[in-house]
Amino acid sequence: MSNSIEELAETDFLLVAGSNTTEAHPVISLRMKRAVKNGAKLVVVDPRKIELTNWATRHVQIKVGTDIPFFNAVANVIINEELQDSWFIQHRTEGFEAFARHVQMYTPEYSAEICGITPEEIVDTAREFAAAAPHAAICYTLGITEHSCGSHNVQSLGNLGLLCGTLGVPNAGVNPLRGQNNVQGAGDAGCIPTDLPGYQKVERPGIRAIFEEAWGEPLPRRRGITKITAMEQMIKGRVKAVYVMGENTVVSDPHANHAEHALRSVDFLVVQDIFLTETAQLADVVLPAAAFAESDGTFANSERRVQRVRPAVPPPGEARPDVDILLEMFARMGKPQEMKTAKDVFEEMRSVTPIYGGLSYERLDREGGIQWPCGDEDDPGTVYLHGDEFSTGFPGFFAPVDHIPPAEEPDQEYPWLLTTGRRRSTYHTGTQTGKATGFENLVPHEMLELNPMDAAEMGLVDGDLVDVSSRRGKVTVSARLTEKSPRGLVFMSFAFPEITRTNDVTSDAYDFITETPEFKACAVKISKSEYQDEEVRVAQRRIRLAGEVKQPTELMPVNGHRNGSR
Ligand SMILES: Nc1nc2c(c(=O)[nH]1)N[C@H]1C(S)=C(S)[C@@H](COP(=O)(O)OP(=O)(O)OC[C@H]3O[C@@H](n4cnc5c(=O)[nH]c(N)nc54)[C@H](O)[C@@H]3O)O[C@H]1N2
Ligand SMILES: Nc1nc2c(c(=O)[nH]1)N[C@H]1C(S)=C(S)[C@@H](COP(=O)(O)OP(=O)(O)OC[C@H]3O[C@@H](n4cnc5c(=O)[nH]c(N)nc54)[C@H](O)[C@@H]3O)O[C@H]1N2
Ligand SMILES: [Mo]
Repeated sequence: MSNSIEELAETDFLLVAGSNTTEAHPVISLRMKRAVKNGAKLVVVDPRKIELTNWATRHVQIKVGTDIPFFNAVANVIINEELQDSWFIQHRTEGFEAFARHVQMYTPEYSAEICGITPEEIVDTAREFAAAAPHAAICYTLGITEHSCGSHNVQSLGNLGLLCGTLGVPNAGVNPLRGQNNVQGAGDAGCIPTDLPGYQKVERPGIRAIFEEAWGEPLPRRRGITKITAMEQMIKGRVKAVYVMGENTVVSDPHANHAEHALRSVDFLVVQDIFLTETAQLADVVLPAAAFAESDGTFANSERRVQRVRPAVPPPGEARPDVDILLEMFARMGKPQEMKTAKDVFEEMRSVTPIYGGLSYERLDREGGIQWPCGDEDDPGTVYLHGDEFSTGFPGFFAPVDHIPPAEEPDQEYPWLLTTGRRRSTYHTGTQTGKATGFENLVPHEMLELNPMDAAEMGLVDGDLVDVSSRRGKVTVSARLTEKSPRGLVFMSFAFPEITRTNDVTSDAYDFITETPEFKACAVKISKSEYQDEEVRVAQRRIRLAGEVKQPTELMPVNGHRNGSR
């Protein structure tokens, strides 16, 4: 996030796009609700009638994959009504003239047609955003990023920030809400193909030398490959060994058949996890890891706040903290390290990572949590980024981006659009929430959420088992009739892989810059399943409660390809 979570409560205008905040970020959603109570306007841009729309001044119910025309048209209105921040544009940005020309074609009328909304919704949103600026905050999550045009979606939001000067000021910003507890920390530590720790570009002159000196050996001159590319290379035999750490890839990757095929293609697969997941079951070696409450170290959260974690309980059995396993791996592979603890690793990292420079364990212990960039021990940390200049060191660049529809759109054969995501009471592939009792009372199994009118047309009632098929695969799931889904759009999560491995059907398209998969749109067909047996439902519950993984073929012949061992 460019700004901080607390600041959201103080803003005058909140634009929330593609984020089911109350379910996926419940704590952050409390700040949004407080902002509304304080009088802020809240505009929710989302194809589904999510819970947050109950607090919204306006729910802009665009069609899936039409964010760029919407935000371009908002920019069009701001520019044509001269509501932009000219000082900010002149002093802090580049490319305004070209951008202003570019968005001329995205009139409210033109975009409204593409988005399936009214021109007034665009005009009103534009006027309100500009009126509140600079104290207007944009928050976005996967509804924006998990598209084949995801990077351009993000740029279309960034353009609004530049246009109205909502960057580098409090209670504002362009704020991606991060996903897992430490996904921010993983990025900070260099788990990105293009970056060394602290977002220092592998290919930028002078950067590699710093790390070569610290690590005492030459480093590759080129960036690494993304996971999407790696999966392709596994199938082609160019990647022969894979080490998966804390990911249930065969359930969470798009086009799961393909992902599973890739992992089955390698000569040697290691999985380091806290449970024997579907992915771990394919592995040659499984390394049992300790969980967060059994480990020492730091996590960095969505607002760049680095916090200490400490073991509350000892790890069970042979499980060991991830850091211990990795340090042991160094030693066994002939590179023993002087570092012994998470703190030692952190000390090395901050010695070569300017944004972490002032974050000592002593300070983190004393002060609780500190937000990077934090250059030295006297630096209090940074509540919001881009104060006097952008943290990149360059001006903000307006990006003229165009509408790109999802790679796969409904047609006669596959007439429905499926979008996938989360529910509050399940977590991802269910490895964790699936084992905790109680959750099954809230969401006992996967459900295909669809509009009641669509269901009526197909002759479906609530609870019917349906087959959902795409060009890549088929799953069976029970139908859930709900007004949350607009007509033509259906929704599933991916937390119940024993019966419904949702990613068997998702798209294999991905963003051409970041290679983020298009989880948010694929075309499917729906038919009543030949299995309407109550037995299946009972079995679904039993498996969840037992927390064990069974071959689905033992229950019903849906995902037959999951059979067999390596
Ligand atoms: N309980 C729970 N919480 C979680 C997680 C979990 O599994 N369970 N996972 C965590 C992780 S890793 C992440 S990344 C976050 C994700 O957090 P979110 O991104 O909020 O979660 P999703 O359910 O994927 O929601 C995406 C939203 O985008 C909307 N959407 C779909 N297509 C479009 C589109 O084309 N345009 C727009 N504007 N919106 C669209 C959907 O209707 C949905 O409301 O959640 C985190 N929090
Ligand atoms: N269809 C569809 N698919 C999606 C998405 C979507 O919206 N739709 N969203 C995507 C997104 S944003 C995400 S983030 C991914 C999530 O995908 P995954 O990360 O694969 O999902 P999880 O089930 O959270 O798996 C995390 C694994 O880490 C293990 N684990 C937990 N703690 C530790 C630990 O401390 N150490 C180790 N070594 N292991 C640990 C857990 O047991 C679990 O097996 O899913 C992606 N897939
Ligand atoms: Mo995520």
